[in-house]
Amino acid sequence: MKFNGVDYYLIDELFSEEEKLIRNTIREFVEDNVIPVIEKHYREGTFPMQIVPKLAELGVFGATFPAKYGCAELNNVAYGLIMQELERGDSGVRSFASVQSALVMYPILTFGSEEQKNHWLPKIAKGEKIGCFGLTEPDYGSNPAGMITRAEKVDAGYILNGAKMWITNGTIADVAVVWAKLNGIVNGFLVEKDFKGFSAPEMKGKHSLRASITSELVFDNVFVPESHFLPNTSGLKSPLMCLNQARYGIAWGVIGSMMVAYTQALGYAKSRIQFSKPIAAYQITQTKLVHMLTEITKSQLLVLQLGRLKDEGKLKHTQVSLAKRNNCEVALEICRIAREILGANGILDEYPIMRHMANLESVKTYEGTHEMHTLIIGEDITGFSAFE
Ligand code: TGC
Ligand code: FAD
Repeated sequence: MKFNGVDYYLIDELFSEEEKLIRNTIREFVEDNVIPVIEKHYREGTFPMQIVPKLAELGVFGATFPAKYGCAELNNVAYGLIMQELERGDSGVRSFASVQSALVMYPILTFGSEEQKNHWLPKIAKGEKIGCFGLTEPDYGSNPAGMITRAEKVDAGYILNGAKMWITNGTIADVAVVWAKLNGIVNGFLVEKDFKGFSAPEMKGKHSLRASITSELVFDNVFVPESHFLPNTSGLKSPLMCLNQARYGIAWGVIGSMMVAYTQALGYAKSRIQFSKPIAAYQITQTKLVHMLTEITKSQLLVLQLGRLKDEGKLKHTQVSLAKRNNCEVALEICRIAREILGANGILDEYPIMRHMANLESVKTYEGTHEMHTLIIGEDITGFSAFE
C-alpha cells in the first residue's frame, strides 16, 4: 500500500513543488529498495551496499553542495525531507547518507583545498568513494577536546598515532576524515584506507543500528602526505561545525521513524479486537495515538522552520541542538508507545517498530547525547557553562 506520510496540519502546503517531488521520489525509492531487504540486513548485521549507486544517482550525497562538484545543489528543506524518507527505511541508511554528506563532503568542501575538493567531492557524490568521520575516541566521546590522537609534522607530511571508536562506515570507507591534535590544536587529515599503519576493524555485538557498519580506526605511525592535510580548519570548532550539519539531518530523519511507528500503531489498533471492540475504541489507546500525532506534528514544524532558517543563513547551532534533542527523544517515546499498542506482536520483526526503537537508542546518543544538547542549550540561555 502506498505510504502517504503523516500530515495532520497540512504541512505539505508549506513545501514547494520541488521539495515535495524530491520527498516523494526518495519515499518511492525506500519503498522499493530498502523496506523489502532491511530486516534481513538488520538481522545479519550488514549494510545494503547495493543501494549506494542508486542513492548517488538520486543525488542524495552532498545534496545541498555546489553543482560544480557533481552535487544536486538542493535547499536544506529538501535535504531534510530526504533524510526523513531514508530514516523511514532504517536509521542505518540515513546514517550512511548523513556521514557521506555532512561529515565527509562538508569538511572537505569547507576546510579543504581546491585540489582536495576537485579530487574527492565528485567521487563521493557518485558513490564511487565512501567516507567516514573519526572524532570520538575510546576515552573521549562527549568531550572531544580531550582527544589523544596526535599528529607530528615530518618532511612532506605528518605521522599520525592514536585510535578512534564508534566510527560509522569505518571498515568500508575509502577515506577517513580524522581529527587529531597537532601541537595541541585539533586539525583535520584525510586518511586513505591503504595508508600503511592504518586499520579499521569492525565493531561487533551491537543491539542497535545493526544495518550499519561501525568501526574502530587505528593509527600506528601512519604517514599522511601534506596533500591530505585540511588547510582551512580552526581548531575544535571545525569538527563541531560538521556536527551541526549531521545533527540537522538527524532532527529531520527521526521523523521518518516516528511516522513508521505511528502509522503501524494506528492501523493495528483499528483492527485488533479485545473485549469485543477494536482497541482503538478505548480511551487509553486514543490518548496514546493522539499524543504520538501531536509530537510528530510539533517535530515537523520544528524542523521546517529550522530548515528555512538554515536556508536563510540565520541558523544558530544551539537551535540545531534543540531540534536534535527534542526529536530524538520523542521518536524513541513514540516507538515505545507503538510497541505497547501492538502488545506481544510489537516485539516481532514482522513489524518494524522494535528495529526503529533499538536504532533510536544510538541516534539519541550519537551526534551529541541528549544530556550534552541540554547543556548546550542551557549554556546559551543562561550564560553559564555546565560542562566543567
Ligand atoms: P567549546 O569551547 O564550547 O567550543 C569550542 C569552539 O567551538 C565553538 N562551537 C561550535 N561551533 C560550531 N558549531 C557548534 N556546534 C559548536 N559548539 C561549539 C565554540 O563557540 C568555540 O568557538 P571559539 O571561537 O570560541 O573557539 O568546546 P568544548 O570543548 O567546551 O565542547 C563543547 C561541547 C561539549 C558542546 C562539544 O564538545 C560537543 O558537542 N560534544 C558532543 C560530541 C559529539 O557530538 N560527538 C559526535 C561525534 S560524530 C558522530 O556521532 C557521528 S554519528 C554518525 C552517524 O550518523 O552515523
Ligand atoms: P560518554 O561521553 O562517555 O557519556 C556517557 C554518559 O554520560 C552519557 O549519558 C552522557 O550524556 C553523560 N555525560 C557525559 N558528560 C556529561 C556531563 N558533563 N553532564 C552530564 N552528563 C554527562 N563518533 C564519531 O566520531 N563518528 C561516527 O561516525 C560515530 N558513529 C557512531 C555510531 C554509533 C552506532 C554510535 C553508538 C556512536 C557513534 N559515534 C561516532 C560516537 C558518538 O558520537 C558518541 O558515542 C557520543 O558522542 C557519546 O560519547 P560516549 O559514548 O563516549 O559517551
